Order: sequence, then C-alpha cells, then structure tokens
Amino acid sequence: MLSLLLGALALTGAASAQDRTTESGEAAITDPSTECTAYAYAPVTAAKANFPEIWTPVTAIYPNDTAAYAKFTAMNASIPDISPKGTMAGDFSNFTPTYPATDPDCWWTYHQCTTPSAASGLSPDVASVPEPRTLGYGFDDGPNCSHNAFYDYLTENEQKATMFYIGSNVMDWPLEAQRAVADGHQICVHTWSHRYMTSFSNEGAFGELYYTMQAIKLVTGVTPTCWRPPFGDVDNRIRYIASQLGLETILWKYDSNDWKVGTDGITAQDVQQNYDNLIANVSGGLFDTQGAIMLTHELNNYTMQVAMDNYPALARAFDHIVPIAVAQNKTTPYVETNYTFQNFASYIANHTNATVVSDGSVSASAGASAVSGGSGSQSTGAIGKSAGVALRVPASLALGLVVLGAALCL
Ligand SMILES: *[C@@H]1O[C@H](CO)[C@@H](O)[C@H](O)[C@H]1NC(C)=O
Ligand SMILES: *[C@@H]1O[C@H](CO)[C@@H](O)[C@H](O)[C@H]1NC(C)=O
Ligand SMILES: *[C@@H]1O[C@H](CO)[C@@H](O)[C@H](O)[C@H]1NC(C)=O
Ligand SMILES: *[C@@H]1O[C@H](CO)[C@@H](O)[C@H](O)[C@H]1NC(C)=O
Ligand SMILES: *[C@@H]1O[C@H](CO)[C@@H](O)[C@H](O)[C@H]1NC(C)=O
Ligand SMILES: *[C@@H]1O[C@H](CO)[C@@H](O)[C@H](O)[C@H]1NC(C)=O
Ligand SMILES: *[C@@H]1O[C@H](CO)[C@@H](O)[C@H](O)[C@H]1NC(C)=O
Ligand SMILES: *[C@@H]1O[C@H](CO)[C@@H](O)[C@H](O)[C@H]1NC(C)=O
Ligand SMILES: CC(=O)N[C@H]1CO[C@H](CO)[C@@H](O)[C@@H]1O
Repeated sequence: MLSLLLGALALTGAASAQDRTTESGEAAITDPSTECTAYAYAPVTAAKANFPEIWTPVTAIYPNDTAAYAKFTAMNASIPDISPKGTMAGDFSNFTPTYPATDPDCWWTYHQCTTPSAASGLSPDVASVPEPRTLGYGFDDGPNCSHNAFYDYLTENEQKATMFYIGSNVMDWPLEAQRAVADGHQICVHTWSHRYMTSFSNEGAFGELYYTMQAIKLVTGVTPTCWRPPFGDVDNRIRYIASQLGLETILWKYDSNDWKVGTDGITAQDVQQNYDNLIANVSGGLFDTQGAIMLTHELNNYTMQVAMDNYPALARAFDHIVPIAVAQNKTTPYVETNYTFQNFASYIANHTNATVVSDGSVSASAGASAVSGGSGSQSTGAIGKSAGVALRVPASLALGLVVLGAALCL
C-alpha cells in the first residue's frame, strides 16, 4: 500500500515536470506510457478540419480544398489508365488471376518489379543505395509515440536515418515528428492511412500522399520529396501520381520482417536471422558495388529494440550507415531548398560517435559534427516558424541558436 502510494506520488511528480507542448519537452519524457498519452497541439487542432479523418483511407479531396484540386486536376488527364487492384486490406485474390503474367504495370506486389519500362517514362524505384558497402538506414510507420528511447540511442551514436512517416501518426504525435527534424533525420511520406495503395482511386491515392505531405509541412515546416508504399504495394499508376507530387519511390531489397513477428509464423529468431544474413552478405561481398536498403520499422517497442540491438553489428559490418538521401548525395531533401543535408563525403568525413552529454552541451569531439547544423540550424527555423516552439538543442543546432537565442527561452 505504501509503495503504491509512493509510486503514485512519484508519477504525479514526474507528470508535473513534463512539458508536452514543445518538441524538447516531449523528447525528454522517458516513460513509454506517458509518451503515449494523447495530447493536443494547437496548430494541429486548428488545421484538423481541413485534413482527412485520422486513420481513415482518403477517398476524395475536400471540395473546398482548391489548392489540392488544382494540383490533382493538373495531373488527372495524364495518369496512366490502370484500374485499381484488390482491396485496401491487400486482398488481391480476385485480381491476380486475371493479371497478365508480363506484369505490364510493374506491380511490386506481384513480382517485386522496381523498374518500370522505358516507355512509361517513370524512374526506377530506389531499392538499394548507390554507395558501396553502405546501408541506407530507414524506418517505417512512425512517428511512434514511444520512440524516445530509440531516437535517444540514434542521437547517442550520432546516427541519422530516413523516417517514413504515416500522416495519421504525424497528426496524432506532431511533437514526435518535429523530433525527427530536430535530430537531423530525413522524413519521407508513408501515406495517410497505411493501406495498399494500388487499391485506391486516382483521387484517393493522391489524397493519401498529398495530405501526408501537408501534415508533415504543417508540423515540421518541411515538405518531403520521397515516399515508401506500405507493403511495397505500388504500380505505374501510383508511381506516376507520386512523381507528379515530387515524391521519389523508395523500396527495399531486404526485409527484416520485424513488423511481422507474431503473425504468419514469423518469430524473433527469424528476424535476427534476417539481420545476420544481411551482415554476412557484407563480408560476402554482395554490396561491394552497391549498398543495401533493408525494411525495418519504428512500429513498436519490439521493432525499435531489435534495431538498437543490431546497430553495433551493422556498424561494424558496413563501411557506412547513412540516411538514404545522404547515400544519394541529395543535399536538398525537401521542397524547401534552404534546408540542406550533407552530401555523402561530408557526412562520412564528419561522422563521429560522440555522446551527447546533455541537451545543449556536447563533448568536444562531437563539435566536428556541427556541420549537420547546416541542416539542423535551418530546421530550427522551420520548426520555429510553423510551431513557435522552443527546441531541445543537439550539438548540430548550436549555430542556429545564436540567431534564435533572442527569441527563445532556453
Ligand atoms: C472544408 O470542408 C471541410 C469538410 O466539409 C470542413 O471541415 C472544413 O472546415 C472546410 N474548410 C474550410 C477552410 O472551409
Ligand atoms: C479526372 O478525369 C476524369 C476522366 O478521366 C474525370 O471523370 C474527373 O472528373 C477528373 N477529375 C478532376 C478532379 O478533374
Ligand atoms: C547472402 O546471404 C544469404 C543468406 O545467408 C546467402 O545464402 C548468400 O550466399 C549470401 N550471399 C553473399 C554474396 O554473401
Ligand atoms: C507505438 O509503440 C507502442 C509501444 O510498443 C505501441 O503500444 C503502439 O501501439 C505503437 N503505436 C502505433 C500507432 O503503432
Ligand atoms: C521497451 O519497453 C521497455 C519497458 O517499457 C523500455 O524500458 C524500453 O526502453 C523500450 N524500448 C524501446 C526501444 O522503446
Ligand atoms: C558508437 O559507440 C557505441 C557505444 O560505444 C557503439 O556501440 C557503436 O558501435 C559505435 N558506433 C559506431 C558507428 O562506431
Ligand atoms: C556523391 O558525391 C561524391 C563526391 O562528393 C562522389 O564521389 C560520389 O560518387 C557521389 N555518389 C553518388 C551516389 O552520387
Ligand atoms: C526556408 O524557406 C521558407 C520558405 O520557403 C521559410 O519559411 C523558412 O523560414 C526558411 N528557413 C530558413 C532557415 O531560412
Ligand atoms: C569532407 C567535408 O565535407 N568536410 C566538412 C566537415 O565539416 C566542416 C565544418 O563544417 C566542413 O568545413 C567540411 O567541409
């Protein structure tokens, strides 16, 4: 009884110390259940009526959304004439039997096609990274409410990654989405409701991508230029709609199957084997001319933990682990071109493994990585602008703060 009482007191104390109105406050919470308690964020509350219902598949653009209509109308007539396939839940049993074996739509779900015919005019999907012996590091399905332990770990290792965010999660957990930008990660789109994209109408598919881009812009100030189809389910119609929205399609060649544990007979041992195989393939020379992308998730405690558990071995095996944009030398990863990433050479030259001592102060060795402040300092501007929040201060943001110091209560 006494311990219960003390426990309750401790919780109360912890709760009152928590600031759930800013990115830095939210990022400081360490108790997963507190992290996952819903909160309201004014810019999202104010904009919600102009977005689709959270977690509901988008079937249409709101008639009053003239900006969205203008964008959709401009591409409408040239969208490839390909019919929607199967169901939103991925049941293609009524469709596949009639689908030509030649795979005319370059439908990934059918035979993992990632290279549309030249006649389609579409770019190949990105399924591996061009830099040899390099892992293009990315995670799907975030922002997860309980991701602080995982993001803290990445920060401690000075490791940045590509985060494929679900629009509905961004609206639910906007401060967690801001953390990705503050930490220097790359954000790509992972659709609004995480359904099988080839099942959507043209307007619905457009909306799944468009409103996720808008949600990310609303809360972080930046607009992504990349996306990953949930379940890899993409064909030339969906690729075209994405490309017209300025989104490059990113897939993978290796699947950790972390997201499947407990279903389809997939076990944690299977996932570990998939990591081990990838690692063995590095010394086997499989990536000597081209690097790898493996499908991994920010989905839940298990997927984040298994990513952390395997990070040291991945870091030993691969020469470099970098966000996908970095492996592509894509130094302006967003529509807002004033936000820049380091190119590959700069990223690896300046990559250190220093430990962040505390918010706003870092060990000297990490100072070298302040180049990532090239991105970080500008992301400060972006977040500050859209949300008016005070930021936690990783080393990379130190430069930007000189400018913002006057405006923020640090
Ligand atoms: C647009 O329409 C939606 C759905 O009817 C509504 O919730 C929203 O308030 C409207 N937005 C504006 C700016 O009128
Ligand atoms: C898109 O094109 C189709 C015909 O291909 C037409 O029926 C539809 O109204 C168009 N939608 C918009 C929003 O322009
Ligand atoms: C890659 O890993 C798989 C699974 O362990 C193995 O069968 C294959 O031989 C490996 N290839 C190379 C080149 O290492
Ligand atoms: C986020 O992760 C937590 C912890 O595993 C899990 O309970 C929750 O369902 C996840 N949230 C979403 C939206 O997937
Ligand atoms: C998983 O959950 C445990 C218990 O809540 C927590 O201590 C741990 O930090 C979590 N791991 C991750 C990666 O979130
Ligand atoms: C960074 O340091 C941590 C802790 O010492 C270690 O586990 C990890 O392997 C290191 N990573 C790299 C890329 O050197
Ligand atoms: C990235 O740029 C460097 C020069 O800074 C070049 O050596 C490398 O080949 C480029 N890689 C890619 C994938 O473009
Ligand atoms: C970048 O440009 C956008 C406008 O596109 C502006 O709102 C933002 O403040 C700029 N950020 C910085 C850091 O200059
Ligand atoms: C190789 C490379 O690009 N190194 C960069 C590391 O960071 C310093 C400091 O910002 C830059 O001046 C270097 O160009």
